[in-house]
Amino acid sequence: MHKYGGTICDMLGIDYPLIQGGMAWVSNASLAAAVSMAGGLGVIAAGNAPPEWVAEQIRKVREKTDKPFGVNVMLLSPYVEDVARIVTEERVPIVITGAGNPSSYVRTWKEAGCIVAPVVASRALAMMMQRMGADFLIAEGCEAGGHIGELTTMVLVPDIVRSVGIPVVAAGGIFDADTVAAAFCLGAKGVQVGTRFILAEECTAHEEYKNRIIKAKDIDSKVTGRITGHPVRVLRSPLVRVMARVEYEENAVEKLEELGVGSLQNAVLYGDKDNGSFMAGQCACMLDRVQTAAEIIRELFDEERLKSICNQVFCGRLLEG
Ligand code: TUI
Repeated sequence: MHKYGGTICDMLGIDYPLIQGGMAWVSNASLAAAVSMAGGLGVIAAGNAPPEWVAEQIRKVREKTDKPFGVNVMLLSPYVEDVARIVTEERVPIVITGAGNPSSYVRTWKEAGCIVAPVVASRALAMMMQRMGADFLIAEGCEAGGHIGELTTMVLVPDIVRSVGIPVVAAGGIFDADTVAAAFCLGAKGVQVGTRFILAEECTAHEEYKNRIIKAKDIDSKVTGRITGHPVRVLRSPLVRVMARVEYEENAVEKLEELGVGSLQNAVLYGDKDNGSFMAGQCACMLDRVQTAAEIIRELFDEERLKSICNQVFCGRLLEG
């Protein structure tokens, strides 16, 4: 059993137990530096980007701040080997992995002195990662945007908390002080927030992407590509309609993969209405404005609000009922 007794803040050297989601193309040096400077953990998402781009973002964050930051290594990337090597060479303080099993890299990163935190979507991978020496886990439920697993945050987080001894950070559906409080009620020691940070002023994603999130209704959140084995949560769009139809055609997997290539980049960089894949979590329907990263963090961890929620939950709503 892992003996770590402190908080996620002590472990990572940050002020709030908050990790900014590693969103491909969205989470660049501008967003990561802003979140780190505001007291959370800013994260650069390697996504499918080439290693040179990742190295440049690391350099840019270090130019802007001395605060700790992370790199999210997307394990399905064609450049994953090179990105993994850059992260080691640069001795990135915190390495987060997503969309797969990072077993073959964990030891190297630990030996380089990195803190390693895999995103997990199942108990089996969580237990394996604890055994491999992961420092903490990020349990991401399927309310999250982008590539998702099967289980909801409400079930996944308490299940992982009970299955391992290392700290667990909750992800998927967390966007305000109420949902932060809920995550802590489930046994999480911190939260990862993605979608809400797309609406940060410091986030360079295209205006169309931000507007899509602001305008999103509850039923605009869709999951594409279930048959490919890599389901992805996105906002409704013309591309999503095409993808839903293709799922029932012959050679669906190949066709879907072809449609998917470059579609996220089209959305984030160019705001392409027709060919863009606007990945976002289910909470998009409750987000309505652009704020600075510091304002977002202040709201998420509004002490008065968190205290009042705890009072209501434990002394009011429950006992009265
Ligand atoms: O990785 C994410 N979210 C992402 S990655 C991404 S880029 C992409 N685009 C198109 C297709 C695929 C990826 C966009 N959003 N979140 C973390 C996450 N990891 N969610 C689910 C998982 C996961 C799933 C299965 C982690 C491990 C896993 O285990 C596989 C195994 O081999 O055990």
